[in-house]
Amino acid sequence: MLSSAIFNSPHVSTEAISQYREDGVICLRNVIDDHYVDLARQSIEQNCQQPGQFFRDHSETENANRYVFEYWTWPHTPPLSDLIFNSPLAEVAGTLMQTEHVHMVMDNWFMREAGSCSGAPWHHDEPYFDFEGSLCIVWFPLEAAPVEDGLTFVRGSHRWNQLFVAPEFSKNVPFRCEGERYSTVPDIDSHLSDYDLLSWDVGVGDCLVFDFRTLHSVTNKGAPAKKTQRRLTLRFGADDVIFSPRGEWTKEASDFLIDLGQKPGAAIDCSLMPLAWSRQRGEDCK
Ligand SMILES: O=C(O)CCC(=O)C(=O)O
Repeated sequence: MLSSAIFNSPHVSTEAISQYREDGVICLRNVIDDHYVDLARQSIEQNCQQPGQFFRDHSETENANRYVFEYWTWPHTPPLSDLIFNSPLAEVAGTLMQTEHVHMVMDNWFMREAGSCSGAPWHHDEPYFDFEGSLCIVWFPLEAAPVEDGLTFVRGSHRWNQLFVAPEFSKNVPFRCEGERYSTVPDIDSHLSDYDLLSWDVGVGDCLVFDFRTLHSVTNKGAPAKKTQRRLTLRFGADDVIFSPRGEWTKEASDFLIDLGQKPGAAIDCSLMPLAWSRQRGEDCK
């Protein structure tokens, strides 16, 4: 039972908060109106024409159809900046995490071209990023994503208190995560019935919101995508987030933040990760 001190918001009911806490993922319907979906489309188009420093191609080399993504594009992509700071998504994240403030930690779009057999393997987001604390990810498709084109989650895996090695997206080769904290991601695909799995038909305007510790993968990875699929993820951080560089495998990103003035071991305080929503002000922040 959630206490009466819980706050909710227009798109997030008390039941949704409870489900998010329990399952580590929730599907919210009709949260993103056409205007913001259009801004997301414009952003990806713009980034594809002028890929930046954090553009990555994770296609298998033998496959001509690409699986590509790029992150931290919002500072040079005005439509995305508009979406992040003016849409209801930061408030959705803040309400689900029950935090007073929400920082925009990272935007990240993905495009899986028709015919591509590449797709995100089972992973949780935590070991890829230099943060401790509460982070949630808002994921939404720019083309309707029926279950097979979407993501599948292991219900409640954010509460396992385990940290898994970050698999490399193209070949499912583990990054060299150092230290005993990291264990191998279980072979979920070979033991599907052992897991409580969650997936949804996600329409345009709907979003999935998940804890950065919840295990998930692209549902039909390995099978060719029937049509090109674009999706945007926004990673939002709560008040308790601390920047904590993980090791060699995240060094490019952590050095980038340190060069921008972010202090290791400190709360988020960096122009690349600004406040996106504040409960007290009851308004989006820029
Ligand atoms: O949508 C995708 O292709 C992968 C998304 C994902 O796994 C993530 O954001 O962590």
